[in-house]
Amino acid sequence: MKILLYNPDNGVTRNFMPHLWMFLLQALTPAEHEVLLIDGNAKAMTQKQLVGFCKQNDVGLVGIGSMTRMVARAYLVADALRAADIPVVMGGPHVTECYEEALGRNGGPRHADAVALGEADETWPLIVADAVRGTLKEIYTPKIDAKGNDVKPSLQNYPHIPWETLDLEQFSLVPRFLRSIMSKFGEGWGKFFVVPIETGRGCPYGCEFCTVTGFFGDSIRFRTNESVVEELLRLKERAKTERGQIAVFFIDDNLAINKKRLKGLLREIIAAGAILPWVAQISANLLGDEELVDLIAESGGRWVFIGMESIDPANMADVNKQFSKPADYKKVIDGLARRNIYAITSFIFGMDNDTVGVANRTVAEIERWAPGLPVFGQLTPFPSTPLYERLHKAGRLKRPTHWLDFAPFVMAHDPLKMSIADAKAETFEAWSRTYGPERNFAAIESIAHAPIQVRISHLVARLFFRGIYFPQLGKLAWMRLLLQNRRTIFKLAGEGIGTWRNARKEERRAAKLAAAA
Ligand code: B12
Ligand code: SF4
Repeated sequence: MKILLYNPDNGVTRNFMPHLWMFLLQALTPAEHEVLLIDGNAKAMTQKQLVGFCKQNDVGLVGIGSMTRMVARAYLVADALRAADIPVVMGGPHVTECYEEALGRNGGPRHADAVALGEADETWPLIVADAVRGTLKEIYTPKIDAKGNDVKPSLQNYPHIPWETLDLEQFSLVPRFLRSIMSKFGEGWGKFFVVPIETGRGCPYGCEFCTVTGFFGDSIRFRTNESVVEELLRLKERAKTERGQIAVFFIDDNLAINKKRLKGLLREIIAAGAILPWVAQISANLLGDEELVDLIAESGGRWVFIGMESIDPANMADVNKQFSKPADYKKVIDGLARRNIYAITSFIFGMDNDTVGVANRTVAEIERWAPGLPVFGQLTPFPSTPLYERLHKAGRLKRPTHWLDFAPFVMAHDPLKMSIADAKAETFEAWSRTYGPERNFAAIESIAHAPIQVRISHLVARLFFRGIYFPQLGKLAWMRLLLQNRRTIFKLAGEGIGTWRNARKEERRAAKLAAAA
C-alpha cells in the first residue's frame, strides 16, 4: 500500500525545519509499504491538488499530524480526502487532547476515520495493518500499564531514520532563486537543511501553559548515546555527498534536563568527530554550568532556544515557571555569547501581570544583553493544559475553541491588565523594533569582535527569523528585505571579501614556498 504522511502549513510562513514525526513513522512502517511525505509548509498544495496527487499515486491511507494552531487547516484537508474516499488517520498533540472533535463525536462534523492518541511509535504499525485489511478502528491508544498509565516507548531501540537516502529537496532552506549565487560561496551554501533529531522525551517541570508534561509524561526517556552519535555521523556524511550544509535541531524539550547525561553525550559526539552545527532547547536555569557550556560550544552548539517567557518574576510565578529566573537571563546570554553561541529567546505577552508597554520594557532589557534572536508570542490556552482549565473555570475564555477560528496573534482570553487588542499591538511593536534594519545593524556591530562567519550567519538568521512574524515569501519580499538591510550587508560583505582575498594570498604564498622548497 502507498501511504502519504502530510503536515499542514502553518498559515504564516514556511517552517524552517521538517517535522520529525513524519520521518519517524516512515521509518516505523513495515518495509512492504511505500511512504510518501509532504509538508505543506515546504510544498504548498491546494486540497484539490492533494486529492489529485493521492488518486494519481493510488494512495491507500493518509496520515495527518497537527499542532493545535494548524488543526483547522488539517481538518479541511482531511475532509477533502475523505470526500474522495481516501481514509484518513490523524495524530499528534491536538487530536490526542480533542479526539472527539476529530471524530465528530461532539456534535461537529467528522474529520478523521481514525485517530492515534499519544505517542504512536508502537500503534502505527497496527494502524497500517488494519488499513490494509480495511478494518481501521476509530481510536488507537498506547498500551496501558498496571497503574492505568500509557506505556511510553523507551527509545532504547530507536528506529533507523535513513537520512543518507531520504529525499530532502523540499526542505532546503535556501530560496530557489538564491541557490546558484549561494553555491559560489564555497562550503556548499547552495543547499541548507535543518534536520530534527531527538535524544530524549519528557519534561517534569509542568509549566502551566505547556502540553509536554501531560503528553509525554514527567518521566524522561533517553536514546543511547551510541544511536545518537551514529545518526549524526550519517548526517555528516550526507552533508558531504550533498555538497551542502546540514544543521541539527535537537528537538528534546530540554536537552540538558539531565546534565550528567548530556555532558556524556556531548563528549561522545566530540570523540567520534560527529560534530555538526546544532541548535537545542535548554532552559535558562541549566545554562549557568560553565563546563556544560564549554562542551556545547566544542560539540558544535551554535544556537540555544530558551523559553524565557517574561522578564517579570510575578508572571513566571503565575505560570509555574519560577525555576527560570529573569534576574539571571543577562548572565546566561552573555556567557553563551562569549563562546560564540547565541540564543533564540522566546517571550510571551498577555500574561496576567502584563500592562501596556510590556513590549518596549522587554525589548529594552533584551537590548542590554549580547544579541540573539528574540521571538514573541502570546499566552495561549492549549487544550488539556492547566492554563486552559484555570481560564475555563474562571470564565475567562473568549474563544474556548480558538483553534477552529484560528487568528494569528489574537488571544483567546482576556489578559487581566490589558485588552486582547493591546496584546496584539504589543506583539507587533516587539517584532518591529527587534528586527528593523537599525537594530540588525546595532546587533551585528555589538559582536564586531566575533569571526566574520559568525556575524554573517547571525545576520542571515535575523533575516529568516523576521519571517516568523512578517511573511516574506517570494523573490520580491526578499529583495526588499535585503535592500532595507544594505548598510549591514555591504559592511559585512566588504570585510568578508577582504578576509577571503587575504586567505587566498596566504594560500598562494604557502604554495610558492612549498614549490620552491
Ligand atoms: C520542534 C518543535 C517545534 C519547531 C517546529 C516544528 C517542527 N518542524 O518540528 C519550532 C521550534 C519551529 C516550533 C514552533 C512552535 N511550536 Co513547537 N514544538 C516542537 C517540539 C519541541 C518537538 C516536536 C517533535 O518533533 N516532537 C517529537 C515527535 C516524535 O513527537 P510528536 O510530534 O508529538 O509525534 C508523535 C505523536 O504525537 C504521534 N504523531 C504525531 N503526528 C502524527 C500523525 C499521525 C498520522 C499519527 C498516526 C501519529 C502522529 O506520533 C509521533 C511519535 O510518537 C514540541 C514538543 C514535543 N516534545 O513534541 C513542540 C510543540 C509541538 N510546539 C508547540 C507550540 C505551541 C509551538 C508554537 C505554536 C509556539 C509558538 N507560540 O510560536 C510554534 C508554532 C510553529 C508553527 N508556526 O508552525 C506545542 C504544541 C501544542 C499543541 N497542542 O499544539 C508543543 C507540543 C510544545 C508545547 N509547549 O506544548 N515547535
Ligand atoms: S520546561 Fe519547557 S517543555 Fe518543560 S514543561 Fe516547561 S515549557 Fe514545557
